[in-house]
Amino acid sequence: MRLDDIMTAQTVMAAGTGDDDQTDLLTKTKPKTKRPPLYKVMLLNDDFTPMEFVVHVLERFFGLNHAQAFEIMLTVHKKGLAVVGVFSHEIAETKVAQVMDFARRHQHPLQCTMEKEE
Ligand code: TYC
Repeated sequence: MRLDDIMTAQTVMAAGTGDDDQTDLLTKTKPKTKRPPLYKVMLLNDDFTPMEFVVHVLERFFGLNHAQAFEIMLTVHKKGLAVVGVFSHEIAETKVAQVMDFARRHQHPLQCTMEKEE
């Protein structure tokens, strides 16, 4: 059980002690335990972007070391795409925009996308 689940359970129990006239209303309230969704950021393969450029992107925008970046670049090259990180919606959008802008400025067709995690 996660901490936010526990906190919600405590809140519901406190609300159900009967010492105020909002008890019925509060105990019927559905416990809210939803965390904000996470988003996978993915790189897509193409036939033109240089491998070294992709490795640089992974180091620069995703904080990977050279070996990690090279490995993920090779996965994209061989499989067509790979998840390069999982972030909140705002951070994922920023990463995608940074990569797309950097690729465009260097005239490479590299594509970066995001997708809600299950
Ligand atoms: N397929 C590219 C090449 O052979 C390399 C590449 C890897 C391109 C990953 C994009 O996301 C990518 N030069």
